Amino acid sequence: MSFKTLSLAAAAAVALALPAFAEGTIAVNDAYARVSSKMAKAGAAFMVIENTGTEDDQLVGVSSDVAKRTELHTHKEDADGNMKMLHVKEGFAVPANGTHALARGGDHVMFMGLNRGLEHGDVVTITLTFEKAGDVTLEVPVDLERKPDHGAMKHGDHSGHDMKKSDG
Ligand SMILES: [Cu+2]
Repeated sequence: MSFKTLSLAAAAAVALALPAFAEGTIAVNDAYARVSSKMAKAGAAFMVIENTGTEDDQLVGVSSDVAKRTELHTHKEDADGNMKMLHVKEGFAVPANGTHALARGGDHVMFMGLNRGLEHGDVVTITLTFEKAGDVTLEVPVDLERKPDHGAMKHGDHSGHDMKKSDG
């Protein structure tokens, strides 16, 4: 095997190992899922969506076979200062040559009524539907050890939701 062939093989192995997905003008980086409430069988997925195209796009829908319902959600503070989750039917804008982050305490993909338990290391297949780019299917690793980013809101992780919270 020549050095060049070896390098290509190594590059391919690295590419497969990275949780990055690119399809057309949309790339998804740093995707992970976690259980937000074992009792209520709810979970969420987070990622950074990148639009490498020259036209603004919009994430308008999401689907998955791990849950009865998979929705695009965001967090909003109510009048009493409690964080509530809201279903965002219109979805999220992903600007041309820009990114939109789905992150703890903010916008997220919500799994409601999980069909199976999500264990650390499992992989969840989800399909994101974009207005222009169409469907982008990706494999999202379940990461139960990841801590919220520094500066994340104190009550930002699905507390104040109408589901029982069993996991911070
Ligand atoms: Cu939610």
